[in-house]
Amino acid sequence: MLNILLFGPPGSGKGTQSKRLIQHYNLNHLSTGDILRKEIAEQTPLGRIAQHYIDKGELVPDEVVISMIEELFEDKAIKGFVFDGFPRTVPQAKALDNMLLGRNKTICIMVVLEVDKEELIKRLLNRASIEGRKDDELHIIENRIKVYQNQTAPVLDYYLKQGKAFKVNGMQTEDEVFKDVCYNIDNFSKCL
Ligand code: B4P
Repeated sequence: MLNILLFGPPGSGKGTQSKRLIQHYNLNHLSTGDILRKEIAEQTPLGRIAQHYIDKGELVPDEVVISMIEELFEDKAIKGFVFDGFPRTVPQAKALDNMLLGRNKTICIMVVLEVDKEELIKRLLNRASIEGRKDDELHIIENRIKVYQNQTAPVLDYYLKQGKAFKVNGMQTEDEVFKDVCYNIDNFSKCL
């Protein structure tokens, strides 16, 4: 099972690169952002909780996200996942490791997309003008970047210590980023 963790700040290109990776390696896409937005659109109890946090650019509580993920692991036919936007905290990373360990699986590699703050803001404001996502407003974007630095960046150290994290320059074109991401997966994954 090839389990790839795509990591980076909001707007670094995780969603964009995930779509390409699932095709290239024939994997399933697991985006907690997409799942939470679907729950919000359907106004489920989980969606109502999530909306409260997402609208402010805060993280949805760990226990909510972790129990949501646990249900998705049961399909035995799945060849592997591209994890996009999860884990976003160290407790989420530990929970994911335990979920995988319990199934005799592991995270094979973490690829980190590195992008400057100015470029992140530019991309997300541009997306706001195209898709109109409510959390792509300037003051919310700035909070999301702060939350990333305070709560999510420590996840990088967690996987660096396991020797699984590799950095890619996310400021390049989408094609160039994809090439570098695949290079890292093909050469440094612990599972291939
Ligand atoms: P997400 O949906 O994960 O949103 P995101 O971090 O902002 O990244 P996204 O995937 O949308 O952007 P991307 O980098 O692809 O999360 C939304 C919210 O949900 C979070 O703020 C949080 O509240 C909640 N949430 C989600 N997961 C959670 C978890 N695990 N725990 C707790 N809460 C959670 O790209 C953005 C734009 O850049 C695109 O428009 C794209 O066209 C452009 N782009 C990409 N690559 C480019 C390139 N190389 N050059 C130029 N532009 C590029």
